[in-house]
Amino acid sequence: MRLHLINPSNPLVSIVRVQESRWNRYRVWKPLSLMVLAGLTPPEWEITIVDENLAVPDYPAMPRPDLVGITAFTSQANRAYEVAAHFRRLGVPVVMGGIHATMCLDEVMERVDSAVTGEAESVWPQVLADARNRCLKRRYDGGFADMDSIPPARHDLLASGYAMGAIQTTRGCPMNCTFCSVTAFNGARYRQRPIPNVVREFQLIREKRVLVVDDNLIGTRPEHIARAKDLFRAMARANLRKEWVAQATINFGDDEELLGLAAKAGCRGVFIGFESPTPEGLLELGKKFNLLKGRDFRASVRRIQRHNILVVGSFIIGLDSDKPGIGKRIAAAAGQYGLDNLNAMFLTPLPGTRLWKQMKSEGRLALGTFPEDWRYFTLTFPVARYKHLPLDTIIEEMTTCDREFYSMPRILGRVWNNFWRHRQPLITLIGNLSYRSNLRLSSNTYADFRCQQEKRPA
Ligand code: B12
Ligand code: SF4
Repeated sequence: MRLHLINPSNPLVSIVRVQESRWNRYRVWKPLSLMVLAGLTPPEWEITIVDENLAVPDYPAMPRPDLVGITAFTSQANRAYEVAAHFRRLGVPVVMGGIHATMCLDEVMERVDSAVTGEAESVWPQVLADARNRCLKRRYDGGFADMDSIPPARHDLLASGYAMGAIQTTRGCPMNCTFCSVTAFNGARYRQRPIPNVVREFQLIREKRVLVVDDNLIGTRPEHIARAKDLFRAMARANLRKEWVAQATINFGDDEELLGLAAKAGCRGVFIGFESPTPEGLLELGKKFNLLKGRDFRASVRRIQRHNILVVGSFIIGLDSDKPGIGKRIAAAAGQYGLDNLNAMFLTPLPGTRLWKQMKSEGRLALGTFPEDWRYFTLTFPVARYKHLPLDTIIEEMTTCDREFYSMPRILGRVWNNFWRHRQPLITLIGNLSYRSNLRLSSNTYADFRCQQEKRPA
């Protein structure tokens, strides 16, 4: 039995535009979901993982599969349907799962043979058995997986071509920020894989550098932090010789012992959601954690950096409290906090989030031709109607923000600073140039987007 597992591409996502900017080569990440599914697949299935982000293959030239499994974020849904249609024309059954299938089930069910909602661990073996017996059900629901029984992902399967491997150690988040899908999809309970399983899986990863995909590797409660410390101790003891980056909340910077252990275990970078430079913005987004009294972002960032860990900060533009000037303000805050990289995104109502429900009910979705318009839900397009920032203004704000933070003098300043502090100056340079190279791509993309909007009936 032959199984194709496919990660569809969306050419509007700048990081996959490897041809147009060679710096993006360092930013194409492995589709871990498909590697996990492969790990759950019995040996009688011959598996091919296709990651269209690296290259779109000549599907007709490939051996005909018995089953196709497609994953998709919302931004990939259109391409997922094209790929599904191709295989269904050949009579090959297509199963789709992942976040978009979960949040937009009816739409997905119209376009594939079978949809899997939730986490797949508990149902995937049944899906395969049913496909084998030609009795696929229209829908399976995996709910939340038992974290003790997640087998290692198949790190051997994806061809080379990636700068980093990937692993997951926890799922779920209690914070339920308005714009984020994680609580709706993975639940509010912070669930952790057993530490020995994580360490064993790390040892299977071929790449020296690894992305830990957890939404918050350290969690929010004291018992979560204690577990993170135990994990880091076990990783250091296993002498993994890996360098890794992860996502965390700002409380990562509160605990010197945690930082020391993380660095010893190989942590070289952390991605932190600052989201807004204003308290009103943080309140609006439900990002309560960043509002803690007495929180000094600059001091937290410095403490993290002192352990040779780079800090990438993410911000959102387009909040109801954002006024013209917000782009400059974010660039200034990112500079003041001392961030090594800045990732600014447009506020985007992703299906299934609290923000989606609110904006939909207020008639504030600027795009409404679905599924076609999902391709713009990359967080790099202003897809909603923003309170104080009309289309042209918000694009201008984003452009100003990026141009200021990624001006050549400011990039060189950060690299020089990190050079003197022996803090990964080369990685800082590559990271900054990679973002900068996408500014040109973004301005072309915005021009196309505006053009598309103007052509639409009012
Ligand atoms: C790592 C990650 C990335 C990596 C992507 C790596 C990759 N190619 O997969 C990078 C950094 C590139 C990235 C980019 C983006 N991301 Co992202 N990302 C994540 C993150 C943190 C973890 C995903 C992951 O690997 N999980 C581990 C695997 C094992 O879990 P999983 O993917 O959920 O898969 C399980 C199930 O969903 C299911 N399943 C999945 N696929 C399939 C397929 C079949 C056939 C079946 C049966 C089951 C199944 O089974 C799996 C095992 O249980 C999630 C947050 C999250 N918790 O999901 C956000 C998340 C998926 N990203 C999100 C977004 C918005 C984006 C971007 C659009 C914007 C951005 N933030 O930059 C881009 C778009 C990229 C693109 N190509 O279109 C949103 C998506 C929401 C939505 N409705 O689409 C999420 C949920 C974050 C959020 N805050 O809301 N992302
Ligand atoms: S943005 Fe971060 S803290 Fe907020 S719900 Fe999502 S994962 Fe949790």
